[in-house]
Amino acid sequence: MKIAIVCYPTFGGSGVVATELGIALAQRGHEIHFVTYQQPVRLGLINKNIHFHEVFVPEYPLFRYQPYELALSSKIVDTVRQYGIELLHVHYAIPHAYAGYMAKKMLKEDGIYLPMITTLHGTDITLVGNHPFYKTAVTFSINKSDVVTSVSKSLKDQTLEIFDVDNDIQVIPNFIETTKYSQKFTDCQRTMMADEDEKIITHISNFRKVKRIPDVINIFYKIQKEIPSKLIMVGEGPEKEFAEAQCEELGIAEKVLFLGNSNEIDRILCFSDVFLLPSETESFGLAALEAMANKVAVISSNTGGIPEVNIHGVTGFLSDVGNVDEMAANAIHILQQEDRLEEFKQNALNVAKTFELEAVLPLYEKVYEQAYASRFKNSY
Ligand code: GMT
Repeated sequence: MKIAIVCYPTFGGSGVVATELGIALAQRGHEIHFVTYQQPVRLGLINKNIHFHEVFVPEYPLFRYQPYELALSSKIVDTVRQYGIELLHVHYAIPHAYAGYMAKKMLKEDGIYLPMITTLHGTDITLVGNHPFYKTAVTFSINKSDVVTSVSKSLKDQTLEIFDVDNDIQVIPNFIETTKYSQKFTDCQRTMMADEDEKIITHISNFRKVKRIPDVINIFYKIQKEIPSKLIMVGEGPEKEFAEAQCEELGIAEKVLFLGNSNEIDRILCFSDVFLLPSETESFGLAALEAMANKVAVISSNTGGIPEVNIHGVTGFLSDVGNVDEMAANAIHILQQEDRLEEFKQNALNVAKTFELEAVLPLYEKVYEQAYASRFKNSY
């Protein structure tokens, strides 16, 4: 099939899922067209089955806000006309589903029916989309999508609770390719990051408030008092500067490495022992799944979709949001004994394998067939 994928091209989870999905679909013979404002960070080489179309928004002094949705919907229409796209898959409702609907309407004028699948990822529902400024448009876009999917059961329930949705929502979990990780790095050099006797704790995120970065630092502060260890902080975002200052204040600056954004998270995770994800809310927690696929135990909050990924007492532990004492105690419990640590790590990998790409990809393909078939009933 010829499929256009609209996503954010940045390091966020929704962009990562959209990109990995597009790459996998292209490997299975589909023709994939990414439509977004810059080449997605996880997208390597473009090839005959993978195309990238840049959405460009020209600056004009009259505009206080640049009209991205307008440029995006025009680009979708042009791409559909030029390449004969059969299906549109938008990741993250705002403003992608809205722009997608406008593109559908414009194409209808030409007698072209473009089925649209909208995948909800989390903050488009729980934080941003929920705001009264956006809610009406988000509800409309969800209801006008031909198929709606959400990345966890928890996110589906929240969407139905918050919005007046009359569309069915299908749960298709995020996925991972565990073989990709196990084959890739044999040069796991822990010593580049920590001393021989030290454990390695990792956190990866976009350093937004929702990730509760001060909790990450406080949990590590308590861990390192009991267990010789290092904390690796991967990512960039508004809370990073404060976190660096917090480490200085607590006197642990030499034990915490801030690495910035990285395209080699598997290289970092392959020598990690415990991953920290104490988020306020998290629709799925892709970062935790990526850690688990690299045999890393997870200490997290028990919010949103995280319990669907991190299994309490098996792959790690879950605690109430903000309960840093318990999270630190659980991490110490795992790290204290080598055989216990190894058991949690192995369990993490085993559970990660239940989210294998191979099992999830056919679910998307089924949804595509369903959306494609909807052209006969035409849902404008
Ligand atoms: O976590 C973020 O702030 C980024 C955000 C995104 O949209 O890129 O992530 C959301 O989508 C991911 C992929 O489906 C999920 O794994 C994350 O849990 C979700 N984030 C939140 O719900 C806060």
